[in-house]
Amino acid sequence: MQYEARFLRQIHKDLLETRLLEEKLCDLYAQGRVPGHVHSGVGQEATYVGVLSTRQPGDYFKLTHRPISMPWMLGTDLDMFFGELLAKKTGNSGGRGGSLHIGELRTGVLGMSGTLGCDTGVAVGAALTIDYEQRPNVSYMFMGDGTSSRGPVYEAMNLAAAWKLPVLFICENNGFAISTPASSTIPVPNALADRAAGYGMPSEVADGTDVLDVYRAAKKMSDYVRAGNGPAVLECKDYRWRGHFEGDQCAYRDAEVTKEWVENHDCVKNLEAMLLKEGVVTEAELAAMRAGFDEQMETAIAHAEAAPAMTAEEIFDGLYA
Ligand SMILES: Cc1ncc(C[n+]2csc(CCOP(=O)(O)OP(=O)(O)O)c2C)c(N)n1
Ligand SMILES: [Mg+2]
Repeated sequence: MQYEARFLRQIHKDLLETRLLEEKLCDLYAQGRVPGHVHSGVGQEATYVGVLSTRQPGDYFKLTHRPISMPWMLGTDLDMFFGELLAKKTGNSGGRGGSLHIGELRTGVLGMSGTLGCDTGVAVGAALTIDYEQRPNVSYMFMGDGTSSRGPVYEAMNLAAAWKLPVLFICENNGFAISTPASSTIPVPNALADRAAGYGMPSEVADGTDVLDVYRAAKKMSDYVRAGNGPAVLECKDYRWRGHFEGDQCAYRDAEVTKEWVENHDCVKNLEAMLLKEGVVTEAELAAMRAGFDEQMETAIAHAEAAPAMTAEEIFDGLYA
């Protein structure tokens, strides 16, 4: 076995908890308990968990709309997380933003822009801060395959390369932008990795359904960036298991293909099978982890549901200094 048991247990815990959070959000949404949208990242957790397992204190993170539960792994409190999702005052922006606007400087989570791609410049700006302060940190910029074709992404990548800034650009290529297959709008097989050379950036492509393969590639690229060599690109291939949003019937794609991905490329199931085989965990430990985290989530949800909601008078508070 290439990795120590302690590392494997940690990466599995992060992967499993991300999966359980994503599933919980779908359940809550189906029960009509979430105001606003949920873009489920069930099935796509390995890309994020694998990459973020390379993080160091002081790094910055630009996450995406999918999976939305990543701030938990990065240190956001569950009460605050569910408070924001359920539009309560206990959320990080008092419930104004919902799932798309979990941001918390304390944990390095810089939030995201609903206008996809525009926040690439924010990630580059964060990298400029790191560079100015001469810190050994990385600004992690996540985006989807659809987002990777936007103009602001390339302007920001160009500047990051020209100024040799410490950004790791990560494309989570799940094959779709809403209903548009990547193959119909992206002229190269690897949406971002194949374009990296245009900016003189090195790149890696990983199996986004295998958390250890993602970690391997992310470690290589983040070490390169952290050492002061300038930006790099990582592309992780996976598949969007669910609709673009909860309720999307996915009439535009072949259900058999989706079924194949779900059955054979489940990042949690596959990692757990390996860990059981290697004797790193037992079935009883896995069951206890699931039950324990479910209890933790239910407690946080109960707190959020009992918390006060924003009033109409308060809605503009904090907008102007
Ligand atoms: C500039 C911009 N154009 C369109 C949208 C609407 N929109 C929201 S999500 C999405 C799809 C994005 O696809 P991708 O980047 O592949 O991410 P995925 O949803 O697959 O995770 C689109 C087009 C948007 N939010 N911003
Ligand atoms: Mg996509």
